Amino acid sequence: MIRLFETTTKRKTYSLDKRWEYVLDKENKGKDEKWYKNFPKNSKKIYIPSCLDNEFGNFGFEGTTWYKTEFITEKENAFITFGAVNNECEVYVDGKYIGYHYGAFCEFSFTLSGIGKGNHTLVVMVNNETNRINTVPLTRVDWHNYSGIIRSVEINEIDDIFIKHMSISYKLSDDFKSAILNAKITLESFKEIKDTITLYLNDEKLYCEDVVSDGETIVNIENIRIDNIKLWDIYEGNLYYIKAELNGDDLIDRIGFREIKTKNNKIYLNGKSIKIKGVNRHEEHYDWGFAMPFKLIKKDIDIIKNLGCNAIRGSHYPNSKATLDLLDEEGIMFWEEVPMWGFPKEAIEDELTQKRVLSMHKDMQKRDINRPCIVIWGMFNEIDTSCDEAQKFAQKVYKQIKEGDLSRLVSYASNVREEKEICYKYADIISLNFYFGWYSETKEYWTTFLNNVKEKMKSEGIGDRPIIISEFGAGGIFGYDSFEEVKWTEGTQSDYLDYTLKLFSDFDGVCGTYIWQYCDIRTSDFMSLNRPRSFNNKGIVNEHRQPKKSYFTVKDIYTSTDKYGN
Ligand code: ADA
Repeated sequence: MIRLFETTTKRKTYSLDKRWEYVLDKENKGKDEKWYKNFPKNSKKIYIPSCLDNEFGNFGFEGTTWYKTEFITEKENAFITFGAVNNECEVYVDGKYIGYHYGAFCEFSFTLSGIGKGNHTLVVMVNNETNRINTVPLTRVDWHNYSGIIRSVEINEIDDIFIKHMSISYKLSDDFKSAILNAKITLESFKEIKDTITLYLNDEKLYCEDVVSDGETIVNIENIRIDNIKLWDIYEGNLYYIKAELNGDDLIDRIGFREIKTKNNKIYLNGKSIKIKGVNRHEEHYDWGFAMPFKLIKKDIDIIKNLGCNAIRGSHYPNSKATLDLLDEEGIMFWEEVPMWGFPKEAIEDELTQKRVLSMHKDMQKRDINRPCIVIWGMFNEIDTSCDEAQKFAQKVYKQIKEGDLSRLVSYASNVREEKEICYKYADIISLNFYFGWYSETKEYWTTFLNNVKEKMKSEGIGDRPIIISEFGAGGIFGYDSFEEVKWTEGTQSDYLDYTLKLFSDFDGVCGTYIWQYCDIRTSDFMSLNRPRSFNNKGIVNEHRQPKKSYFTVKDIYTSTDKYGN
């Protein structure tokens, strides 16, 4: 995995990022013919991680693909982690079924107990089919849903006991100078084992205890006081290494101390009132799909920082760990969400949809629980939040997220008109996705709309919550301009963002903006009818990351305030 720090010093890890074999299973016969044991001879080669669509001849393929590679281990047990497989997969090792995972963009792992030392074969059956009822995402989204083993695969050799997960929480003192820290460490062992667990913050030993584990064991370490804290803040990525250690294993992560809260229509970071200056970013490039190389990710973050942003919304799915590692280091806030995009009532109420979305939220939270950059968990994007089913579901998602983490804010991007919207109360921040002046009404309508939303919030007894404009924008084709104010020109796009950004920055109760969008992205075949070049062209840079006129317009506005947006 591309990480910006070592996550273990004791465990031997092997990257499976290399050339694998693959075969498309167009007739769906792989299972009957047991391809997990007898991999077809007519396979092709593909570098993993990557998106299948970016190999000649495979663009837009929907169906099942089988992948195969080999690995060697020197211990009896191993642990395999997949950074993300889109959308679902079955995993086989040495011809034996290991497990199933559903959830594009989400990380998952399997313990491979007793596989034995030596050579092993790994086969992964991947399916990326979507429908209009219970896949996440559904068909007809506004991006190209590249398939494949899109992120790194890694094997960890493990002993009879190992550290499976570490979750850190803390409460800062009122003066933000100290914190009370709690750690929840999950161990897994293959028999009853006595060991000693030690917890370090940077090099300081915080705690040490003898433990006995049999199977999965949770060790709760509570109430450790940390003094002289250097806060994580905007552009100040002050991070601490936290290490859990056993005699033969260790697991390292990074944390940052910060507090995010809302009060009286405002958002506070470490007690200071802030305004979000953000962009929506798809982690996508037409030649790499979702499997973007680190250099390109870094370039995106540099361009966004140069724009004056203090925040990014990861529209519409969990981003790679490399991106989030960078944001942790750069001190840039992140909104993370799962790809529940545009679900109508029939899809929201479907049991399988709900199960899948809730489990993707769990995966996302588990992977990123320790990251300071994440300040908002996004429940979903533009689902039909006017129906009772959505209200019930919003309540469930909100509850699950809060049960796992009370330290971050929860929101969702709403696209339902204020008179019909019934889910605001399940959001700590009211986030609005609208395109007045592009798809409907005129840009001036924003004022009426925002006043209506505020009235509605007041009538629901949630008038003290902050509002964010989570999406707004206009299309602009790179290099195309005109003396007239017409759609798709760089000039019209730039004027639109100039008008709206200035309006929002002065609007009482509005605490931030995420421009739609950072860069032009490939869209789905369905959406292409209204999208020149089959791209969503609302990027303020194009797909090659070249700036449009609007990039400089936004930069002028975003850099006219301090880093907190004040
Ligand atoms: C929606 C959606 C985005 C994009 C945007 C647009 O708000 O959330 O993914 O499709 O509209 O460009 O219309």
